[in-house]
Amino acid sequence: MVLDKLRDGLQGAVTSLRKAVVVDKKTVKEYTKDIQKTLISSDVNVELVFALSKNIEERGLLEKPPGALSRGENLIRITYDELVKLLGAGEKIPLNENDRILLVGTQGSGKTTTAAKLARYIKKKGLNPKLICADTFRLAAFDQLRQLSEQINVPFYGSPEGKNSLSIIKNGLKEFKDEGVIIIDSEGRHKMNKELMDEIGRICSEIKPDKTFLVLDATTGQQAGEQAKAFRKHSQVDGVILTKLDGSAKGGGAISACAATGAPVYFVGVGEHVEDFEEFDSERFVSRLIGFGDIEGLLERAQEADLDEETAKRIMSGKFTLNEVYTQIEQVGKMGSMKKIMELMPFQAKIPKEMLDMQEGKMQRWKVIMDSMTGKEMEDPSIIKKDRLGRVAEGSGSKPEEVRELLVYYKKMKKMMKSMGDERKLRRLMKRMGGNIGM
Ligand SMILES: Nc1nc2c(ncn2[C@@H]2O[C@H](COP(=O)(O)OP(=O)(O)OP(=O)(O)O)[C@@H](O)[C@H]2O)c(=O)[nH]1
Ligand SMILES: [Mg+2]
Repeated sequence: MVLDKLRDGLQGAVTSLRKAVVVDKKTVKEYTKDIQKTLISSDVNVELVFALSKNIEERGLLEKPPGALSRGENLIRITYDELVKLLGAGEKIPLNENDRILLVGTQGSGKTTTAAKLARYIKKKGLNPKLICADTFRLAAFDQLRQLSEQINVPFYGSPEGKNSLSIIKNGLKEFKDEGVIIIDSEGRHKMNKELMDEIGRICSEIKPDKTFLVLDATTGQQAGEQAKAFRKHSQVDGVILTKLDGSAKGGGAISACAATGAPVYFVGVGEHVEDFEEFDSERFVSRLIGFGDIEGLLERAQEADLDEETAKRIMSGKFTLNEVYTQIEQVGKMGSMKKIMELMPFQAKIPKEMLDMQEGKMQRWKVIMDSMTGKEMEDPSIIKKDRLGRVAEGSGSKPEEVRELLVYYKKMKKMMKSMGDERKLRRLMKRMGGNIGM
């Protein structure tokens, strides 16, 4: 999952703050200490962390909480503000139909995977992406990108025997008649050396890409900032795509370091698969990290799966019957794993692990069980006592324990949804206060 530790740390700090009966100087100090610890363990530069915590502390103690906000709530609002600042303003980059996009970066940073992810993303936006493999350095590069392009059904050009990346790119552009969004995957070298820089420089001056994205590995933490600096010295870098954010304990460090060098992070890679790719929006991201959820993200996933917003919203709705569980199970299949969806929901830390790890097979069994229930039972499962339970089990060809297990799951889910309803009150309050948080 994305930045587990950072998220758990921040949510932990926010939760203890919200539990505090009085928010005095001491509480504020403890709270900022918690935030500091979390950020530093995520490899955020120490100076940046101190500047941020100082701001939170000062603003938290001096500012009069706006409107009906309590001091603690205001502190959370300030934290959100400051974290968004730390991770960069998060502008969007417009991608156009005839863009030439060049991906650069050191070896193994994720360029080839990202080329395919970006192509898939662009295709979903209704544009017409095409891929060129300009890596003559690594033998398998051609096959790797060709296979990915087939997987996402995007035109591909490359030359397994070619020795000169520049002429491969030129031939590719000719082949594609220079139409569509052309994404060029370049080669990486073990280190960022002069040869690589010269090569990139040559490609840039001849091909004149409209956008050059630097692909950086988030597991390098703060180091990513240094790389961004170095690349920018030698070539034009329009923005950064940060990969491997899923497995990185240092992602916070990587993002903040890029922001500090003025290289905006536009996209993030959050897994090995082509769909594990997101636009980076610091507001939404921070909202997710501190536990306000990412409703937009949830709706996007729903859209990708061709679901209407209503259904997606119902997954989170306060009214929660077995009908919702049923739809939920159906949706989960289409929208991706429960884990990925839950990641977008508020205060997911509260969700019992067994729910996140629930297996597809079991879910399908439960669907069959629910098919044997009456409408009334679906609406109000509490009426399913001994006799009904036996009937449902028999009707669905399952064991009574399985039916019971489903009912226990339902109860837990309902309880959780209810507690999220409480979180929603806070978010609504914050929204009224001008914070752009969550829903
Ligand atoms: N977990 C995770 N793995 C990723 C991500 N992006 C890339 N990878 C993996 O990182 C490894 C290197 O990715 P590539 O796309 O081949 O990297 P590259 O920059 O093209 O490498 P070279 O062409 O050798 O320079 C592969 O095993 C990918 O599956 C990501 O966002 N998350
Ligand atoms: Mg590659």
